[in-house]
Amino acid sequence: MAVISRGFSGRRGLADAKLPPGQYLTTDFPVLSAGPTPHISLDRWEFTINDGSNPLKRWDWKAFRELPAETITVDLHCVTRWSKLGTSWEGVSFDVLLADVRTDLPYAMFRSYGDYTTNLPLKDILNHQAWLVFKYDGADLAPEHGGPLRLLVPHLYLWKSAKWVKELSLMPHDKPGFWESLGYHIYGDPWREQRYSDE
Ligand SMILES: Nc1nc2c(c(=O)[nH]1)N[C@H]1C(S)=C(S)[C@@H](COP(=O)(O)O)O[C@H]1N2
Ligand SMILES: [Mo]
Repeated sequence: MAVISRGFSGRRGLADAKLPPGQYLTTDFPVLSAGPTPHISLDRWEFTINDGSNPLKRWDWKAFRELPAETITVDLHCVTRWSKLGTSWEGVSFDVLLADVRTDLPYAMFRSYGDYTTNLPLKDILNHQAWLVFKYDGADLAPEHGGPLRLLVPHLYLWKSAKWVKELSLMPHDKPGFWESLGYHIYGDPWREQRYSDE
């Protein structure tokens, strides 16, 4: 006789409450890269912010690592349906990076070494929603996961968290990045299951 407990079949458990629709939990850390892992030497590394025509900010590695950093613990949700809960990172928030940038431009395009791009509304990277991270789980970020530095925007699907990031361009209008041009959703909220552009 098969007995199915109502508790298991009919109620969402504690872990499920943290899992967006259509996602499953994983404990390993899959690597998803559209191309080869770029190798960036730290003495040539830089991160810049521009407004499309003018440079606004520039950090080399030494200057970047002198910025105030914080440790954050967040859940990751990949559009390929895996989610990983409670991941721990160290990095610099965009509240710090944009603190003295005055702009009316409401959209952002991130560009990576290797030329991956992804777009976000500027308001989605402010107020402690996005970081440039250089450590994962207490150790220097591995190259395949975006080291030396990647974007982390945990409230959106993980394709928005550009690895090997090098540039933020502020824009007057939203524009699709790499995956967004290939049919992924322009915004990508996992809780609204915005996977593809027709959803
Ligand atoms: N530069 C760059 N960033 C990227 C990607 C990529 O191909 N290139 N893939 C994205 C996708 S689709 C996902 S799911 C996550 C995967 O990050 P991970 O390989 O650390 O798990 O990185 C995102 N950032
Ligand atoms: Mo992805």
